[in-house]
Amino acid sequence: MMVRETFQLDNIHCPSCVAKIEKAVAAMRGVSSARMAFATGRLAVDYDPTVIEPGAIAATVSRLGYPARSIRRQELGS
Ligand SMILES: [Cu+2]
Repeated sequence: MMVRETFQLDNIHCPSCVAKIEKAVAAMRGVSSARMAFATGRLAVDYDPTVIEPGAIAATVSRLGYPARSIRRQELGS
């Protein structure tokens, strides 16, 4: 079972922020995709909850300089 979790990020000012965040999150073990919408500052991450916790994703993004909080979580079919 995979989870898609949406995070609201602060401090996004340009498309290179988006690329940096997507790359860093996609590289995390247990994450299968990371897609970010520049216009809304929202990051959607698909991950395996048995491998990684959402707090670790938020912490990674926050360390890059973009405070992140989870705003939605949905379970995806297998
Ligand atoms: Cu930027």
